[in-house]
Amino acid sequence: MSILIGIIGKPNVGKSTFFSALTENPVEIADYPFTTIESNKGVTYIRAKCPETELGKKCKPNFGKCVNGTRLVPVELIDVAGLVPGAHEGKGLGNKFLDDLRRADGFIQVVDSTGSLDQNGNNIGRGKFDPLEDAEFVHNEIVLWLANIISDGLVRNLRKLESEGGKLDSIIYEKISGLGIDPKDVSSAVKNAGIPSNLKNWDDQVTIRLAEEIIRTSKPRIIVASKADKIDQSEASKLRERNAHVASGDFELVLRKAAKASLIDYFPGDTTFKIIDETKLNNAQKNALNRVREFMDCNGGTRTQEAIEDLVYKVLGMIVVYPVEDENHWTDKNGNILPDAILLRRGSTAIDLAYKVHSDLGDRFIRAINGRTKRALGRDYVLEDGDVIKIIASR
Ligand SMILES: Nc1nc2c(ncn2[C@@H]2O[C@H](COP(=O)(O)OP(=O)(O)OP(=O)(O)O)[C@@H](O)[C@H]2O)c(=O)[nH]1
Ligand SMILES: [Mg+2]
Repeated sequence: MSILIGIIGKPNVGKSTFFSALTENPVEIADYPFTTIESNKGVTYIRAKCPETELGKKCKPNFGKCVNGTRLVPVELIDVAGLVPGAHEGKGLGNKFLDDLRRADGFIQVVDSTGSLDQNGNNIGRGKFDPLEDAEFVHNEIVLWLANIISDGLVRNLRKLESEGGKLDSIIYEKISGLGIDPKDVSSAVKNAGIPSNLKNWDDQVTIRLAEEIIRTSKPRIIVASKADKIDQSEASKLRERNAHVASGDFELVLRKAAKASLIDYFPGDTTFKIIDETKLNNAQKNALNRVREFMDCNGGTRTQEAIEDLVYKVLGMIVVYPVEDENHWTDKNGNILPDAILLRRGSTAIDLAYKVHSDLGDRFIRAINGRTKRALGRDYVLEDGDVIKIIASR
């Protein structure tokens, strides 16, 4: 039910570290390329303002939790093997593992802010490589992967379309139906990809243009320049100017572990932390935490939590909606307050929410009720961030 974000990038840039920091799952991390072979899957949480504060009562989330009115909404993450140029032709580990990303709603591409790794993830010395250079080839490999999926059986499909008629949009949509892409996005990509009016003139470049359009609109990406604890402020601001999120996955990992061990008070996304009891720390721990604090002071936190929240809220344009069964008490049928927090794209309607909760609820939808105003809402009501909604369905 939750959304899925894929963590991608060339080998050795810090993808698994970033994943582990966000999900608190221990995974293999090492300073050489292709440490990760099988994908790692986990759950992270993004912050939202919980309507419980308006009720003055504690909510009871089915998933995630709520801390002082900050609701933690689950988001699935998947960390895959490193991508190298030519992966679609089988270079490196090839791109078979990209199939694990089929259902992804968006991507976080991790790059190495220190510019020390060549395209295959081998260390060639500090600053020898433009940290953002991989952005383009990684994007191309994803596009070529999708183009391969579209190409499969395409000649036959196009021939059939010419002889029997039908809609190109529907054919393309069917081919990529496992990718969780909105049919509207497919139609607009078909429109914008410069498809020749005579389908006999369709060549590989057309397929690539179509794949590019689809990826651009339906699988957006942000760039995270990680390992930023190893660069100076002028390098960091240059990367920021080029739209990268400058972050340290490693420092976030340190903070999460220290918080779990009750050594510090730290809430993911905070711009600082508090040591609980100085006497419990050895010198190495004190030094490590001092370095983390210095980084946070300069950068406004480790910027790890912020990166994923930026992708979900700003780039993907998601809002959080709270479906309830009792519009007066904001509970489910067992009396649990605000049990679910659901992420939906901005512009989603009451009927979209009904289908997201349960396909049956969508099929039997009669109307919705706004939990705040108690007004009846039709199926086309456009949801707002933080809405509390009851759905009324036929029996
Ligand atoms: N200083 C610092 N080191 C980091 C950071 N993130 C990762 N590293 C180090 O970089 C190396 C590679 O990290 P991984 O997380 O395994 O990288 P990956 O991208 O998953 O690598 P592959 O699975 O091989 O593609 C390890 O030695 C990490 O400890 C960071 O934010 N700061
Ligand atoms: Mg890895």
